[in-house]
Order: sequence, then C-alpha cells, then structure tokens
Amino acid sequence: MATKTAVSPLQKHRCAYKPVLPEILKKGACFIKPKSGKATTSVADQAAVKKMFPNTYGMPEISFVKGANPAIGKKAVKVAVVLSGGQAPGGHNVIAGLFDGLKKANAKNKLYGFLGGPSGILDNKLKEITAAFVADYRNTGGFDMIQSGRTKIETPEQLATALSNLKKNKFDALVIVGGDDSNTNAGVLAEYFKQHGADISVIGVPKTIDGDLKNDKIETSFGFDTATKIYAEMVGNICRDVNSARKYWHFVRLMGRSASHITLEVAHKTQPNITLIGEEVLAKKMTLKQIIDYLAGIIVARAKQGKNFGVVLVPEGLIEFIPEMKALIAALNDLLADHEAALSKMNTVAQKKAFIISKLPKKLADLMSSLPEGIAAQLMLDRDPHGNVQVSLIETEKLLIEMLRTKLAALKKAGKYNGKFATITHFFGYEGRCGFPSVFDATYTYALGYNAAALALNKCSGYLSSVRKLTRPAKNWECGGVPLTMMMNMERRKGKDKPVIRKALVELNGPVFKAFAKQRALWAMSESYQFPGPVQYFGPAEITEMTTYTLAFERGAKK
Ligand code: FBP
Repeated sequence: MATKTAVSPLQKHRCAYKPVLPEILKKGACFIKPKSGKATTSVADQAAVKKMFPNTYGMPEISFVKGANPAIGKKAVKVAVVLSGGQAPGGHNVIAGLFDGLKKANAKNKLYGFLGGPSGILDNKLKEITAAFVADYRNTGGFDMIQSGRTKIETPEQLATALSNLKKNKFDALVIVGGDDSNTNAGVLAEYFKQHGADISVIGVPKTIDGDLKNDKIETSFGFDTATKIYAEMVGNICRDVNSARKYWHFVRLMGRSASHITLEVAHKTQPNITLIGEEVLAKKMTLKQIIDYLAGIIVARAKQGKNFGVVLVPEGLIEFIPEMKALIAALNDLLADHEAALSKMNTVAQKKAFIISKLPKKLADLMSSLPEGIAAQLMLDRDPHGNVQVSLIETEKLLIEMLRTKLAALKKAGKYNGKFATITHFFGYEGRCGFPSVFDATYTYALGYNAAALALNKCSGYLSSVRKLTRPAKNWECGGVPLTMMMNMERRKGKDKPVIRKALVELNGPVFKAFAKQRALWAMSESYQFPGPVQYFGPAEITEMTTYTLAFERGAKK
C-alpha cells in the first residue's frame, strides 16, 4: 500500500487554510446569472483578428449578478483543466476553486486534469481530480499536481486531435490556466470547436508571474504578487549585505520575459541604487552604449563619495528592448525559422554564428560579431514553441558588466574614475515561481477557479475568467468573463504574422513608473534600501494582505 509522504508544518497549515470567496460566488453557480455588456473589439488589427475568429470575435463582456439559474446543475458535466506555461504560485488553488465550484452546483460534476500541460491534451493523458487529491494541494505552490508544459496546439492535425480527445472523453468544457500565449491558444481552440460545431466551452485563467496579462477587466495575473514578494525578500537581503560589506556591485537580473513589471515592483519594494526598465529603454531608443553610459555615470558618482558598492536591477527582457538588439533578435528569429534544417546539421556554435552572420545585413552582422561569444550563443538558442526568445537563458547582466569594465577602464585612464568595480551577479526567476501562494494569490486563484466553473456551467466559451476590484476586501470582488479575442492583435512569430494576446507592458505615463522615476535619483546616491522580508501567511492583515505597489498604484489605492 502506498504511504503518504510527511508534509512540512507550513504545508499542513496552508492546506487547512480557507480562502475568502467573493460574496457573489458564495451560493454557487445555480444562484448567479451572466449579464452581458457591450459587444467588444480587439485591441488592434480588428479586421485581421475578426477574420481569424469569425465565431468568437465581438462577444460581450460578462458580469455575474445574483439570480436563480435553475438550469445549471440539472445535468452533471465533465470539465477538464490544464496548466500551461511557466509555473506561478496559486495554480493549485485554481484547480481547488474549479473543483469546489463544480461540486457546489452538482455533486455529480466531474473534474479531470490533463497531465504535463497542453501536450497532455494531445496525448490524452489525464487524471480525475478527486476531493482527497485536491485536499493535499490546497494553498500550496507549484504545478506538480498535474504538471505543466509549453506545447502549442496550432497545426490542423493538433487541433483535430485535441477536439477528438475532448469528444472521446465526453468533456463539456476545457479550462486553460496560462499566460498570454496559452490564452491565445485557448482562444484558438474555442474558435476551432465552434467552427466544428462542438459544444465544448474553452475558458482561460490569467496566470503569469510576469504580470503582463492584464487590462481594465483583468487587473493582474496570478503569481505576480507572490513572486515579487519572494524576489523582493532576496533583493532586500542583498541590499543589506551590500550596505554591510560595502565592497561589491551586485547585478540582479529578474524574470519577466517581455515586460519589466517584476523589476519595477521589486524596485518599489527595495529601493536599489539602479533599476533599468526595458520599456523606458525602448521609448528613449537607448543604445547599449547609452545604457552603459547611464550605469557608469552612477557608478563613478558613487565612487567619488567612496561608495564602490551598490545594487542594480536588470529585467531579463531588457535585451529585447534595446533597439539594435531588438532588430538583431527579430532578424535572428526569421533566420532561425527559415534555415532550421541547415542549422540543425551544424555541430558547433562557431559554425552557426558564421552562417548566421553571412545572412545578416551588414549593420546587424557587425553587432552580432561584436557580442561576447556566450551572449551570441545564447541569442541563437532555440525559440520556445510560441516563437519567443528564451530570455531567461540570456545573461544580460554579464554583457552589461563586461561593457562597463571597458568603459570604466577608459575613464580611469583619462583620470575620471578612481574606484573599484568588483561585481557579483544573480538571476532570480525560478526561485519565485513555486513558492506557497501569498494570502492574496491563494484567495485570488481560488476565486478565479470558482468563477471559471461558473463560466463553464453557463457555456461561456472563448472567455478569460475575470475577478476584479481587487484592492477591495475579497468578499467584495466582482466576477465575470472577458472575451479572449478582445485582448488580441497581430504580431510576428516564427517569421509569420499571428493573432496573439497583446502583452501589457510598463506604461511610462502610468503611476507605477512615475512614482519610481520621481525617487530614483535619490536611491542612486543614497542607501535608502528597504527590507521587505519573507512572505507572511499568518499575523496582522497589514503584512499578510499587503498588495503590490503595481496594483495599488494602478487601481488608485495608492497615490
Ligand atoms: P509564462 O509567461 O508562461 O507564465 O512564463 C513566464 C516565465 O516565468 C518568464 O518569466 C520566463 O522568462 C519564462 O517563463 C521561463 O520559461 P521556462 O520555464 O520555459 O524556462
């Protein structure tokens, strides 16, 4: 007989924790009704998106309002859930909320999990989620309950296989928990099922620590709150170490594939000396040289005060925001896609690099040749299944340090700098993606899952589960659905124009960036470091329910 592994005391207590459910969901899906808002349009490229989604384009937003809905719960339904993309704290609670929401409507409703991400749909690998199974994972981090993956379901064969497997298992709905790419995929599947007359709803749930899947109705993606708290604890500890030893410059690269929300949030939480924001670099069209000049300016000024130490935050997506690097990466994306077969036969990085350089226009070829070997090799790595550069594997902080050394040596020679530049590098990403969800993320994800159950039971297909008014107490949160096509635009992926959910980047005119910009000169020269400490699960609400600066500024709860 299988024996249960012992769990940590924290896990035991977190499993027993009961998240607060928004009032509107409390009685279950039989007592709420979907109220339709106005018809919607996509955020851009309306004609192109409409053409690709003839059946799901323009659907109205949905809000749940009180009212008996007797049809729900009459017939038992079978729902499948899949976790897709990078891990984010709270995924298990989405499943717990979904399970409880379905069972509340009809005890005979069933929930299954496709295993290993979207590939589980294609391989028909699934597991029934039972009450006993769910109990061990409530309020825990990770996606290990059913695992995750990055397979994209896009070819006609894959779409047909997905539909056939869902039909074979007699599923009424599929819930996809994912980021912008996975939810784009949810939109594609919803459209495909409608086109093929299949009565299977597809519902998305907004997940990503990156915080870039948001809009008016999706105030934040889950996982951002916990991950930024974990990174901020570590960065705060580094700030204190720096201030104690006063001998190193620490360069910390933080996850966030495209947008710099994580870096900006951690900057607010810890007040380091320098923070680079990718979106600002792009807006100011800063070259690599200008970025180095900016960093060197602060390093030299601090050295003049005898401070040869500091903390620099670098968003992992920075490299794609530097205009010349952006152009190089775009050209590499096309070249790697066009010459996939030829490149796969080459065994060494040098061979691949020489081949690529021979195909690039002169300016980009010169840039590629000038990059350190390691960075050039990292830029040529395989793209992920959605066509994205795997920025988590590119050590941008090392590129910056190498260029800074050259710059500072030149300044020293010219008698303009007399400091020491000893560096230590860090990359914080994977460390924050599977932590126990914060109280906010545990509550938010449980509500997102419960709400997704209500959307599935109401046959709302092509919608993203939306729980809003998040700066209010959880009992007052509002619930509903946002059409996936509403968030889409056309972007170039793997050498082709594709409909994708538009990422929400840091807005330079927004309150979160503005508040940071106001203070950064002070942080640069002083040691106004903040030490947020570890995520707190028990204790005063002031610390357990502390929201992010991003959410508080964006929703007007902080000025
Ligand atoms: P999602 O957008 O799928 O949530 O993933 C975000 C992320 O954590 C990025 O921050 C990071 O660049 C990427 O995943 C790493 O991907 P992988 O887990 O495949 O190494």
